[in-house]
Amino acid sequence: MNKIRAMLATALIATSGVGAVPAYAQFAKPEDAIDYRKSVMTVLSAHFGRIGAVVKGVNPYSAAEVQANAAIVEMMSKLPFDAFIPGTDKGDTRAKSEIWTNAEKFKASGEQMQKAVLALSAAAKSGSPDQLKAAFGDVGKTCKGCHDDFRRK
Ligand code: ASC
Repeated sequence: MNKIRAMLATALIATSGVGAVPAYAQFAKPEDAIDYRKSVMTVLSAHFGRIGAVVKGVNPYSAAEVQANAAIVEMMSKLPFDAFIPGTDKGDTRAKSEIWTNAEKFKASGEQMQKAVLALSAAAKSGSPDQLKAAFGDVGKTCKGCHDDFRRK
């Protein structure tokens, strides 16, 4: 019985990927978690901004480029949250303590952003500049909403 349990546990860990290890165990130091999430945000913002340049008419519309940027935004949108480990509102960060004291609202804000980003990806794949523009605006609102509530000025 114990052997079966051990085998099942091993199989579970093997199939569940990085999630099997607690997120906080993946950063040696709190500063590493802060660096990680800021780096993710930098890349996220860079590629979201490239879509923005197209939406605002600064750069010409290219379906391929928009899709490539949206794919990066989508991947980045999944990454920051595991790095908001408790205690990391101190240090070289603008993270507010409300992230942890109002964790449910923070989680909901993140999920809203991720959902809007999925719609952005779909809009990028649609090939319609109008859909892209609308989806871009929706994502921007979720960025701003979360920053207003959870990021220091
Ligand atoms: C960006 C960026 C943000 C959001 C926000 C949208 O490109 O860096 O924080 O968009 O400005 O309102």
